[in-house]
Amino acid sequence: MTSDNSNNDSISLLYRMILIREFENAVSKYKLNKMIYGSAHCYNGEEAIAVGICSALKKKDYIISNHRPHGHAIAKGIEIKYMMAEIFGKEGGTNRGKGGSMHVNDASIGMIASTGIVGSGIPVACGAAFSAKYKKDGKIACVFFGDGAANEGTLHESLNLAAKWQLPLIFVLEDNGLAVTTNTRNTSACNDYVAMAKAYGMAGYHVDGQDVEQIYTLAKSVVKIARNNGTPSLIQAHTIRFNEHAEGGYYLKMRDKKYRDYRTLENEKEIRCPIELYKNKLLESGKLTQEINKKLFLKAEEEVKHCIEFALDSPDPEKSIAYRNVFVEV
Ligand SMILES: Cc1ncc(C[n+]2csc(CCOP(=O)(O)OP(=O)(O)O)c2C)c(N)n1
Repeated sequence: MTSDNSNNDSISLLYRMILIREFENAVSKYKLNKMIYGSAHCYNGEEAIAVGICSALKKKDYIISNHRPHGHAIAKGIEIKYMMAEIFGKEGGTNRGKGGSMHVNDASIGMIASTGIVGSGIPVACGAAFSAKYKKDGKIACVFFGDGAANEGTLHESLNLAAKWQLPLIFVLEDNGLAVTTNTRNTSACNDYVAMAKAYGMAGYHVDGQDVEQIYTLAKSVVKIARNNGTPSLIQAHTIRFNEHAEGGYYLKMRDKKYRDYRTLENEKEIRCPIELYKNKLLESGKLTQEINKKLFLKAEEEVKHCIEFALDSPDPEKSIAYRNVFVEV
């Protein structure tokens, strides 16, 4: 399934969210079993943002992600078996196992950068948008970052540059209120990034990050503006991180720190789950039946099962290629 605007009916929007959730649940399980090396940050709870935004983009458009990239990649149309192999550090991965979970990249779907250095992707996105403007190739760029990253200087420099140079760039702030265990309301003097975007002279929008249709509708209009007028905009999507900051036993222990209210979280998982909300909406409107819904979950389960098999079967990278593509070969 690709995100090339060809198949963005409501069932496809729902299916992509389900696939992300299924994929992330598998990552979480294998990380806990210590079969995945390095960090793995899952996107549970935030699926509607990636799906709503990427469904409005073309395959050729650039996306720039961060340390939590799996959902963005799936929404943009990555072949999930290659991403899973990458997460397992295998030769068959998108980046031949050298990047791992935080550095999944696939130029064939326009995913040119995801990085573990918080805030570092934002200026890269300015570069991508500038290249599109310079070459007049009709592409636009879109960067996903969290509220923790929003407190980095790179956002301000990039907002300034994008506004000043009028770049075809969409800033997507996934505001889950947390940076690891820090409540960003306690560390940031300004949490209204729409107001901040406006101060830099660009359009900004608050959106419910759990409502895929609302996000998709907004994304279509900002994408149109970016493509036709070549101007930037910012979307602040208010969302909820369902899992701990990252997967594995170490992060599960963070629950003991009681840095957030778990009773509220458990309630939100029930009433603010983007998949459940959309599924129920479609069931009520008659666009979805219980039978099709069941089939969607089974299909996602099957797809993820196959990609796990592919990842497990893929060989480890040869030691001899460890430094290949790292240094410029003269
Ligand atoms: C420059 C930098 N500072 C700190 C870290 C450690 N770190 C990794 S993820 C993270 C929190 C990021 O929060 P946010 O941007 O809101 O994204 P979220 O994890 O909520 O999706 C931090 C502080 C880092 N990787 N890079």
